[in-house]
Amino acid sequence: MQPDRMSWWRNARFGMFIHWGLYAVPAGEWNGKTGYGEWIRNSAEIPLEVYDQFRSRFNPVQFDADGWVKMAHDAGMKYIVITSKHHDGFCMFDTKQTDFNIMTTPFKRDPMKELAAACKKYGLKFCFYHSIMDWHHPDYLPRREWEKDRGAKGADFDRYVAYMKAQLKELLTNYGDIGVLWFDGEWENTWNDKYGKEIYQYVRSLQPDILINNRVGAGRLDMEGLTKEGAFGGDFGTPEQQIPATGLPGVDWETCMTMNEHWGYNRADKNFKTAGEMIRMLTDIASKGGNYLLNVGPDANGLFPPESVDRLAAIGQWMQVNGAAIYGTKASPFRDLSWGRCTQKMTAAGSVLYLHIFDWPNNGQLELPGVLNTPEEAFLLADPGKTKLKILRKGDALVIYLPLKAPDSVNSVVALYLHGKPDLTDPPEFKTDFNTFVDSLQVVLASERDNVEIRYETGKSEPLNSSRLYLYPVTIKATTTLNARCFRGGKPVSGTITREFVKVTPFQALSPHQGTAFNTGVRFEYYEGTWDSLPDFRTLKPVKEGVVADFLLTPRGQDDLFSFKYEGYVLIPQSSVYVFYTGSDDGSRLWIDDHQVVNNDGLHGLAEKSGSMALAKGYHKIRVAFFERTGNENLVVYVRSQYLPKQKLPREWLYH
Ligand code: FHN
Repeated sequence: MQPDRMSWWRNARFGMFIHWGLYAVPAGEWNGKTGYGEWIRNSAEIPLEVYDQFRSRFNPVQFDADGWVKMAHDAGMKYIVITSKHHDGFCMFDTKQTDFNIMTTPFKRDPMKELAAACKKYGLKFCFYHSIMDWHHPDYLPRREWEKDRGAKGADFDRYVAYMKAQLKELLTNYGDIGVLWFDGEWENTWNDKYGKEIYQYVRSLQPDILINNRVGAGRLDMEGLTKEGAFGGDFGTPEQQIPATGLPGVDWETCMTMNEHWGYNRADKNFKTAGEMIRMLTDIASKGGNYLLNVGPDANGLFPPESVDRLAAIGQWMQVNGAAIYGTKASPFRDLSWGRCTQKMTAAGSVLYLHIFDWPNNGQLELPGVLNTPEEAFLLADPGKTKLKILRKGDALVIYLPLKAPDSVNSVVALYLHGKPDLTDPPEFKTDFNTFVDSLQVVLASERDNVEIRYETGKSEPLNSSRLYLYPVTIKATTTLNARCFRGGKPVSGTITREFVKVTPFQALSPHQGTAFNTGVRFEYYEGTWDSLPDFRTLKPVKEGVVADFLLTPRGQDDLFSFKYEGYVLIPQSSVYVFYTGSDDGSRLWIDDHQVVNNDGLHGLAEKSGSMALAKGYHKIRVAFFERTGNENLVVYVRSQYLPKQKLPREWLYH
């Protein structure tokens, strides 16, 4: 069977990000300020003709592709993602589409060609980062807000997309197999999911097995890296500079992160993470089922910063000993471990748990809670002789007896082989994510464990083997506390999970006659101005007002510096508890019957907030406020209930 095209990437777990371009010439400094990075042209408002002069000074004669790739390889990294073009539009590869590229610098070599060859030699996947946003190409829109003298007359965005496709064809036909196309800079209002899907399909048509991240579309939810509901999400999520607290279950994801505080080279930035911190981040990410894309920003001579070189070497030493506990592993079966993390693999005989010990037990006894499996053996990965460690059972826990001194002060790994897949004493889970209801509620219980029965009680009673057996959802019609537990062979094999489900009184609807005169759609008032949060509309005079089918931004008169207030009625189809969401860039709020249900206010990229309210069937007042400062703008209102999956608030529900 054709292996899943994601499998190499899932097994890799660890890759190198490289941000390298003209911005390495100023090295983060401009007009005496030293805090810039790869955004320097925009952040320091450097005019195009001044920035282009860096080209004549870019001659990285110490660039050594073999050396770079060997450092990544020896660090234990399995793929390299390098900037073919960042937002400044400068192309780090031999392109025929523009002369704004590395071949027109004194360097006159194609580093991408050399890196592709070196990756082949060392067995790493070669991948490109490619920016959609382009501050140099005449057809890219929008212009930078401060570029007053760089008019956009004649600019044709579709012609820019054609330029992008021509360059993607060069990247995907001139450099061999490419592992990932890592898009970025997709957040401006000229880009959309339509373009995203077109580019995704085009790239896959050139290299069918290539992976493409979720920044090819226009639905990325800010730096958390997930994709908003219904938007085009590519092949994996891209949390940036952060590790999702519980991972992104059911989603492939990769955290990208700098070693210091800049992606591009910044000479003054010496605030590097320690190798130990990054080893623990790699471990934490792998224990949550994600990949770690760790960045290096080479300088204008073609050298990695010495701090990066040192850290890569130290990480590589740890990976030499413990790589098996990272590569090809899956997320921890444990919800939380006080002393460290866990990764796991299936084996022919069962499974192996890699116990990553950050805090070595003073008494040398490592307690692993709630594991019912029969242990096969355990040993330290740092022990070449794989001396078997003593394992004793202590109730539901396994206790592994360790040497008094940890082999590694950052993360010492014990491999624990088990018969069968991990059988943990996890209680069943409530799969119903509503705790309140109006009329009745179907409560769903489930357990992923093999060969267990779920039994439950209400009130304060602890489930016993004689308690009610869970066979189908439990219907409750009054406030109820449910307690559930797993049993096997008549004996409890988990703790008890308890949850209270509360019957609530809904907000009453408008009396029936009040709804008969309603027409479809909501009223809107459109304002223009500059805000950092939602304005007090009572103090403003609308530029325009009218009726729209739903919370549309189309009646706006400009793409930036505007706000809307929408008012009307929502016809609630059934008495229930409803969750309302706003997904917006920038801020938004939502009220029902003048009660604020959602507060998603503030200056931010695309972000989603929600709130709930019990509503009786019928008409209820609804008000939504939104503002946009600059950049992308987006407003979507979603709704869900225990009877309805999350969906865009139907237009048919809206009246005025
Ligand atoms: O604006 C870019 C930034 O320069 C850098 O490339 C990061 C890396 O993922 N991505 C964007 C910020 O989200």
